[in-house]
Amino acid sequence: MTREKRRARFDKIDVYPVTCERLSAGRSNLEVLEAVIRGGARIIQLREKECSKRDLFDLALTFREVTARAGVLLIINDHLDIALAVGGDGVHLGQDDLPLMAARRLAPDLVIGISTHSLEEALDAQRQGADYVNIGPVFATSTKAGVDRGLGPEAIASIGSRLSVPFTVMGGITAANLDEVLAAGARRIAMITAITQAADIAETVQLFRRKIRASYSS
Ligand code: 3NM
Repeated sequence: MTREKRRARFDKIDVYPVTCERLSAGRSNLEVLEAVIRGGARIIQLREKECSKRDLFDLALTFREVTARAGVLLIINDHLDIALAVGGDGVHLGQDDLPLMAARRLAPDLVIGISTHSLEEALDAQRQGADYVNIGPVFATSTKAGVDRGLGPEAIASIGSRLSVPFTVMGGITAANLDEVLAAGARRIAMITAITQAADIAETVQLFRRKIRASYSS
């Protein structure tokens, strides 16, 4: 698939589930994937910090088979080589990962997303050709080490309004504060624990999707 096609599909996402097996209440990443697909998610990010590269590659291959069958975009966190090797749709890179321009040279057809934590980082990622940027953490979250303060939902409006590329938001977002995030202008919401720790993952994804989509028209 071309980058343009992938970007067009990315544009239409609503909820953006991100995996973390350690925080999945005893379920495997694959079980989480199957449940989010049942819930109607159009994208998944495979993020697994606690396994060997070989195991991550094997898991990514399985994720590719399942997501391809379901027509779901597959983004790989951190590892551009794995994204390319399994035919993923994109890679999500942090500020300390491979620089965007280097990644783009290696992967002209992939969607590349960048984690940003300030207006400067977001504008910089956009300038360098990111297909999307993540703004976060919106709220404090214990999911990621070292993230003890959130930017606050007001950052969504102040940063998001300066961007022409699509943006996702992440960090501490749950059913309890989703309305605030939507009111601040977010349309693509990335979440780990609100989804991976839900009692019924499929139903939770469905609920988030419904709420996000309802906010478009209000
Ligand atoms: N990156 P939860 S916040 C992995 O702001 C990650 O870049 C963030 O997990 C960033 O939805 C975060 O459980 C953790 O809070 C998100």
